[in-house]
Amino acid sequence: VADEAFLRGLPKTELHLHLEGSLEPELMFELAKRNQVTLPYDTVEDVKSAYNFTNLQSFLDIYYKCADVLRTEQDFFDLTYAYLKQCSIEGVVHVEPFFDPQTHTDRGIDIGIVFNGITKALEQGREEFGISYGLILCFLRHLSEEAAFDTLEQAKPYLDHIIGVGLDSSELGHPPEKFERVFKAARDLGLRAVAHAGEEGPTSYIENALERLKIERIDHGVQCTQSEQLMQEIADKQIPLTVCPQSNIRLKVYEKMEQHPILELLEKGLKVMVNSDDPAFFGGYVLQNYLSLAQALNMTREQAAQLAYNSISSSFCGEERMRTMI
Ligand code: ES4
Ligand code: ZN
Repeated sequence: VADEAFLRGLPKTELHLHLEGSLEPELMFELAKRNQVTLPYDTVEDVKSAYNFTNLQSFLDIYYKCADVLRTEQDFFDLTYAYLKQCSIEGVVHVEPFFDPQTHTDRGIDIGIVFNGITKALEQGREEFGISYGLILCFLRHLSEEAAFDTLEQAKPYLDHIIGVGLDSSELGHPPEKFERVFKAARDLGLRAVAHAGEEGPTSYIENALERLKIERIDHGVQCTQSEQLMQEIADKQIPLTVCPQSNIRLKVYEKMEQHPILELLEKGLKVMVNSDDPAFFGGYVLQNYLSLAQALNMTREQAAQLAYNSISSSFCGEERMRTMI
């Protein structure tokens, strides 16, 4: 079984991390004070006891409220920098974080404030910690196609700052095909594409995300276990699945980590890897996710090394950088 020192020492990337989901309660209180925002919680303990989720939506309702403390460029910088600092002590050498501009622009915050704060922190993280990056802009799937197009338009002056687009938020009832045209427009701008699919949603959402959005990685994707044929296709084509074990437990996709299928998927030859999703809400960054797999599933060093290798080979960082990570 892989131990903590071994897991920490493995070079890893993180390809499924929502920056807004890395907002720790302590920073949330600090920003609330700085921006004179009233939070529905009095203490860090209050916050943590509210983080008791029953499904994806019950989490998202709280997650969007917490994001209200993020107002200034400095706030987005502080959020992103704190995440990178944590990465640096966990052996994470490259990150491709998500952010949700609509969560902020819908509150009247200019997209430039969001972009500048995040980008400046990513640059500092690269210089200070040697962590390379590619930023991914996510469209909120509970909002309209038109709103997604509007967001893509607002992002045009900042296209140099992003490597791709993603799709997140409430999955059920918001199938990928709703965003077929905006994904096409994004790909035509030279952006890479990923999407959340098969977290809670059916296998048809995974199939349609691949066929109609032409994504290069599936975020979560664990519901592929419902279809032997789809699993085989994902394995044959080596389409990466950015799996988030602790998230799946906290959002009740599985009752216990012992039931998580990630190692079975790995053994079947699917290109799976380990990510933290929303670490401040789900109780652990990427290293903790690896540790939970070691504890609950007796993950071996070989399995851990394969997962970490998959995280590198699935990244958008390019061959040259990839070689320096291994
Ligand atoms: C998310 Cl776990 C998850 N699923 C879908 N959308 C999200 N946004 C932030 N975390
Ligand atoms: Zn996610």
